[in-house]
Amino acid sequence: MEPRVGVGVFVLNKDNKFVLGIRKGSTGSGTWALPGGHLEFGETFEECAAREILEETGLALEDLRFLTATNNVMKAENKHYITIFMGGTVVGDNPEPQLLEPEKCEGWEWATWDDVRSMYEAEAQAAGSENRKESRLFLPLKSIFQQRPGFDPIQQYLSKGQ
Ligand code: 8DG
Ligand code: MG
Repeated sequence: MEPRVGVGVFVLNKDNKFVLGIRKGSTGSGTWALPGGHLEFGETFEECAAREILEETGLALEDLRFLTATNNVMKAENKHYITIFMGGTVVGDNPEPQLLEPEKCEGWEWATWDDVRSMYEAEAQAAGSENRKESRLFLPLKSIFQQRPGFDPIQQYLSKGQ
């Protein structure tokens, strides 16, 4: 089997928050992840990001930009993904994400990068101990801290716009 390409999207609102949800029914079930999906044959990263976000949340995105990438070997699930992280701005006045694929996600919430970092740090501390949290970060998101230290989605997004 060869690695596949996954696209995770930072769906940004005016408050510099982005959409996060607990995965359900597939790879990384029970973990917090960005909305996204598989890159389809012939698609650009931007097309894939816009399509997946519309399908999963009903939100339209503008100013899509490449932010970073991680390499993710999911040993337990025998899967290997190259994850492309994109960022985009939601179109409209404070639109809310809809749960359009409830079989795949518990629900969408707005989060900050500090929230995600706190989850990563709590998880790193609890690793191997009894009080390990139920909800953890989906590996591609966790890998950002391990493979791209110093990354911040908002800073990266803004710097790519200049
Ligand atoms: P698709 O098969 O319809 O294209 O996608 P989906 O139904 O939306 O499935 P998904 O599980 O959300 O995404 C497909 C795979 O993409 C997932 O199993 C692993 C990979 N993937 C990453 N990073 C990310 C990410 O940040 N978010 C999401 N949702 N998927 C990701 O490698
Ligand atoms: Mg998806």
